[in-house]
Amino acid sequence: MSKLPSILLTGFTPFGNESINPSWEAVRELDGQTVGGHRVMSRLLPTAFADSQRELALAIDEVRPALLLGVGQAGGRSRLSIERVAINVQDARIADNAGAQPIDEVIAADGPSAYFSTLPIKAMLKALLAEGLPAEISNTAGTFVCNHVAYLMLHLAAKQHGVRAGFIHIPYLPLQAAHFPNTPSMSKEDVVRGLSIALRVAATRHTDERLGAGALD
Ligand code: PCA
Repeated sequence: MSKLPSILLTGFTPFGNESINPSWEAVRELDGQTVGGHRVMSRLLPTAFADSQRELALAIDEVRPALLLGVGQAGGRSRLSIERVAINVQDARIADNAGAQPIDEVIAADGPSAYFSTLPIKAMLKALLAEGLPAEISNTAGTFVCNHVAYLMLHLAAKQHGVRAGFIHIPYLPLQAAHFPNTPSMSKEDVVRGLSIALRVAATRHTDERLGAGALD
């Protein structure tokens, strides 16, 4: 029996005032599934700068992924938000789950200012929209732990030939948004379906599409 290449799919622990994180709720559902000829291995990362870095390195050592996709909660966003870029900075508006609150610190002293996603983000967007799921290209993953993990995934992948990486932010679940007026949400079923579609495209396409999805602001 031939061994399938692996996808490392990560979600985060709850942070801030939340008691769940939709990223882990969705990501865990895909653990062990075969998508685009790859075996999905889902792992939980702590929402803490230092701990997430350590756990990510351990997960990469264990899984030896051909492709990495980080997933995180972005409360207030209304769409599956495919990140274009991760930047080499930590600037935390709130303390992480370990109490750390770095301000304007670099993530990797030996790394570039930014990495672009190496996944076919426009093709992923097109497939999500075609399947009736709200999705968008985002030009910022923030400066908190998600950007940190997105940057580290790309930094580590850059050292391994052929390994690709990217990040998707997701909205609140309805049960979270219920606490805030005028706040968008997406069902777990839709998020899981969307991640599966995004992974299928990422795993099977090595070139992107030419499709305008930029932002004016
Ligand atoms: N979202 C946070 C960190 C963990 C998560 O799910 C972020 O956007 O940085």
